[in-house]
Amino acid sequence: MPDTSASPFLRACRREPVPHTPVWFMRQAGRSLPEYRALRAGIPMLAACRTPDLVVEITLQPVRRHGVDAAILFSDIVVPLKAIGVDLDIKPGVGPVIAQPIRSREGLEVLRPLEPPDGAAVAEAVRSTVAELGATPLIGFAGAPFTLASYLVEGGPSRGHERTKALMYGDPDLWHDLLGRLAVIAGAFLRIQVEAGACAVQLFDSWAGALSEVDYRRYVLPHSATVLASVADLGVPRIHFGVGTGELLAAMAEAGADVVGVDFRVPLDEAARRVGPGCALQGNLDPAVTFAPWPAVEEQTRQVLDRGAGLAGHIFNLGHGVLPETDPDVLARIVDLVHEVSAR
Ligand code: 1CP
Repeated sequence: MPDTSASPFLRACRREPVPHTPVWFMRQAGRSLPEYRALRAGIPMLAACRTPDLVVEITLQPVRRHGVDAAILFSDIVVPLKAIGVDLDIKPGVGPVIAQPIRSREGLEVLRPLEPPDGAAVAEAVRSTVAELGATPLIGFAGAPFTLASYLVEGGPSRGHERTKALMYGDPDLWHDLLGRLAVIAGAFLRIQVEAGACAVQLFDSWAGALSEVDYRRYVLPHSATVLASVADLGVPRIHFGVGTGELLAAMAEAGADVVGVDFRVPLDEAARRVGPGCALQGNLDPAVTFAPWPAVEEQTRQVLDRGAGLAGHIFNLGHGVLPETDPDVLARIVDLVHEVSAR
């Protein structure tokens, strides 16, 4: 397996000195790239995720095109749920849709543990991708229990997470059983990726920002902590990210993160104050900034770097995923600018 341990990305995760600030973009693999759309034409999303050759190629596309410092595996947070037999699909333009939303104890039965054979296609894709990537590190990922629960309970994407919260407040025993099962599945999915060669993991709790800190700590944190603890022995950096989580940053660090992902609403120096010592930070350019004229993009990128300059351990990223209509050339220019401005 190629040695990536001295890469700027992994050094920054470990809060070691770096030759330049490393940069990658959440959701860099896919949607905004024409070569991705060409490759995916006529192939459903979940079928693509089960085809190792496609996964390798799609994962590598943004690395070649943008020169980012890390790759993220082309997959989705619902892939392990599909692998254990949950009846779901990823609908174009919508996202994950669940045939039978889980709202009762009987519904939990489908959530059995994820076994290594369920992850065979993912493991094969990771092994081949790592071999192709050479010195560029590969990030594996999973959806955090709360974010997965939201899709399973709502039946699909949701703005307000009303049914999820109704279950959480109304039947805490069922809720904790549900999140406990999802934590085991997410932990196993991360382990499969790391054992196949991924050298960092990111736990996406995209929708955790819908909760107050008190409720996050009571209903969610213990389960995300289970996921992060379950891969602690593997020795890879663990990144913990959510959107709108300014009030949750300290709690998300406490859950067991080595790197906390920060969305664009809280500047990095303030995020560092909230997170406390010991964690690196990842973020946090507003993804919508990429639609502005270049001088504005440059100014905003420099501002993020300025706010992160005092940190031991900053990984430049967007504050959420690349938007589908983003001009890929702007992303490549941001990578160059970050490397140039931060060169030490
Ligand atoms: O480049 C990469 O980041 C790798 C690929 C990747 C990742 C990390 C995909 C491919 N999905 C994800 C994670 C993911 N999936 C998250 C966490 C990150 C985030 O917050 O953006 C979430 C919430 C999902 C769920 C999901 N899957 C959505 C969002 C729906 C909603 O609730 O708003 C969508 C649209 C999908 C489908 C999907 N996943 C990935 C792609 C390329 C697509 C589009 C597929 C298609 O329609 O063809």
